[in-house]
Amino acid sequence: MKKRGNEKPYEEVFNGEAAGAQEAPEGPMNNIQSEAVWKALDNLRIELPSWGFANTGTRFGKFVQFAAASTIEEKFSDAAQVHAVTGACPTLALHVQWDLLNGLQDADKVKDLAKRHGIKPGSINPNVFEDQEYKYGSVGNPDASIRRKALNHILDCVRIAEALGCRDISPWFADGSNYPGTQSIRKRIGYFEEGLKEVHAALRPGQRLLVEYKPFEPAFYHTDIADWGMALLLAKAAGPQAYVLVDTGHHYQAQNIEQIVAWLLHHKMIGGFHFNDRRYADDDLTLGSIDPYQVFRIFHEILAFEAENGAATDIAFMVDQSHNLKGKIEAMIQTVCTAQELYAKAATVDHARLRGLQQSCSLVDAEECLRGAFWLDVRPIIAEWRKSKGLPEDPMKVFRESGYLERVMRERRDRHARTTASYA
Ligand code: RM4
Ligand code: MN
Ligand code: MN
Repeated sequence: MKKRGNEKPYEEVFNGEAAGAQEAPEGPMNNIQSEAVWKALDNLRIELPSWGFANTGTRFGKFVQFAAASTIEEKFSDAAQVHAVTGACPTLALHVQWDLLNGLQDADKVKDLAKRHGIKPGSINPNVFEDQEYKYGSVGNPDASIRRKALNHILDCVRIAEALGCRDISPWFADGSNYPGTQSIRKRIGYFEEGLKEVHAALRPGQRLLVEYKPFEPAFYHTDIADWGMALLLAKAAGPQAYVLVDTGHHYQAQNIEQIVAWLLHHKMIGGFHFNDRRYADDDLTLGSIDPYQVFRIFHEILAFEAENGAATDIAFMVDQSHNLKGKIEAMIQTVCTAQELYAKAATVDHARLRGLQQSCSLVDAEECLRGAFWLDVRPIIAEWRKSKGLPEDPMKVFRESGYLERVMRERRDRHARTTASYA
């Protein structure tokens, strides 16, 4: 049989592994691992999306939850519940058109709410995908006046972010086309480069522009920013304060997301995540519900990068989920706890040992080194960490016992009944 380039006889590899392998850590978790988990949990902050607390649905309809938030006050209040029981979610992402109905004029109101609920406004998300004008695109629209309208809105968002002391402006573009030949793909690249440069020029020092990509939906033939390569090139064209945003649900089925993350880390171009899970496309399911190993592998790439460079990364971890079946606050708590579990597992990887095993191409041991961390039960130590911070050991239980859900359900149902009655 012909040998491939790097192939070694089985025995040599096997003996090499046996000889080169270091002892795997004893017991369920050693001290180094416990410390790593502790540090990781101390550092992990997850931003919640305001829209995740509101009634949302599918393109076939909405199943209304009476407890869902419909005002910005209610969204802050709901987010504060998640933060109260997890201690990990001090910021709330805002969607300007849904949350700041009067734009910049609402900034003081938002500041007030932030103070009252102990939650800061987080990333500012422009909305250039709902108005009728955007039927054929926003920043990529062939009509210059529509491009102007979209850019003006994003520039307003930069000002809103400044007024609120927010760092990140995160536009997502629904731009694209449904049929071949109907739009000039290249012309639209130019419009995006021009537009994002203009937005970048308006950024204040320290602010960041996060460029999100998505392969399809609502456009089904071409999407203007369809993947990380396009987002990366556009961010580079925009300027040094622009980075790529990875929404975990915005990939094709078999795509290796952690490899994309590794590339973006290598080029110092990853600005943030939108976390969710999916089975098919942009399903927006709770994080890790379908494939927790995927999320673990992403966290591992980040923590391995940090371990190698001896420095923390600066990545905004955000949730982008909307739940139409699960209770919204519960789904957020579940997501945050899952993120903590998977991040903690990734923190237990013995990076030095793994590097050695990778170097010697000890495939089985290297894989087991990673996989072993995934299978560690980190829940007891997370409970200890919570206790030490004065947080509930079981966030979901404490939220359920708080009576908050029943209270807001009553209050919001009454209001809902009043508003529907007034239309009758
Ligand atoms: C998109 C994308 C954006 C989010 C909108 C509502 O699919 O993920 O991040 O703002 O949905
Ligand atoms: Mn997203
Ligand atoms: Mn999405």
